[in-house]
Amino acid sequence: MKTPNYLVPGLYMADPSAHVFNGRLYIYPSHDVDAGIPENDNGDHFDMRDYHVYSTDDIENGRLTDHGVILDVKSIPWSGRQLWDSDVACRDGQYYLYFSLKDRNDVFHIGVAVSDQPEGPFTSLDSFIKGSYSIDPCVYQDSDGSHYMFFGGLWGGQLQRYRNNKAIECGHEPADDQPALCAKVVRLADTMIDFAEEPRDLVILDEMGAPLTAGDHDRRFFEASWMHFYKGKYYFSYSTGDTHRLCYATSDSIYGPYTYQGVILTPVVGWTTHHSICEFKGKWYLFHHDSVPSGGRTWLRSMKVVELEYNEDGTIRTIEGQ
Ligand code: FUB
Repeated sequence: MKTPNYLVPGLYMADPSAHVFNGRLYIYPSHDVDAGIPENDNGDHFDMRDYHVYSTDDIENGRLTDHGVILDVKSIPWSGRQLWDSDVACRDGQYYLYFSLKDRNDVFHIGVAVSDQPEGPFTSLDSFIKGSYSIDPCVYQDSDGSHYMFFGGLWGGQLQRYRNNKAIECGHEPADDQPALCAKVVRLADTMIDFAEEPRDLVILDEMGAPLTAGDHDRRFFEASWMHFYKGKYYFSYSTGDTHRLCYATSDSIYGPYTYQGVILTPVVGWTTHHSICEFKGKWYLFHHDSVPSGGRTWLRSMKVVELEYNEDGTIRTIEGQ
């Protein structure tokens, strides 16, 4: 599979999170709906009200089953608006859907919904994860069975409104020569519905061992955290937002620090870029989205898949966006 393929032509699905559960590949995307509002940095043009899940045992030929709506914003007790990126994890036969959603004060938090099967439907808990903020949860199960959440997103994702896990009066980014704001990493409690600790900064260092700076828009973290493990190393991948790249950094430790490695995907059509990386039947795949089918309208994105390849030294071969 060398050419990027659209996975569900005619439907606008974005931010795909792919996992293998019980030998089958499941893809959890966001569902783009046009709000009829002009595009702005708060994402008001995204009117995202529900999630579907797709599954397949034949990704090479893109044969997907649509399991329909698995969670609707109307069924979430604390909901305001905008169901942004989500992810799913499994523990002891229960499936946990972690989702980004604004509360009634238009503040993003991370919620949890539960099901006893990966295709849902999922039932939301009464409130969001205590101490959660911002967007784009990704949950990774480490080799000892512990689960870790990675999260955060700048601008419309509100990460600039926090320092040391506390809201600040006036959201802002650091000066260009200061360390960039970081994605967050936190171990989940065994309940899977609480943080076990305070979220920590996931620091990304440059080749000289210095933290990436806020002015380094080509490399600094913006949103779309993803974690995978390959040949003894943790690979943290993410979007650079305004410069529109999918980049990655590696570490020997899940908490980091991570060292910047390079670009996985060059800019695609549309304004956001977002992805997941998953191994299935012996091959690695990059799931992502672009806005080609909607004529470049960034809030109507279409989900794609392309094979991801490594070099001998473990670096990822850059894929050209289209
Ligand atoms: O889909 C809404 C938001 O756009 C996601 O949460 C971000 O990562 C960006 O893809």
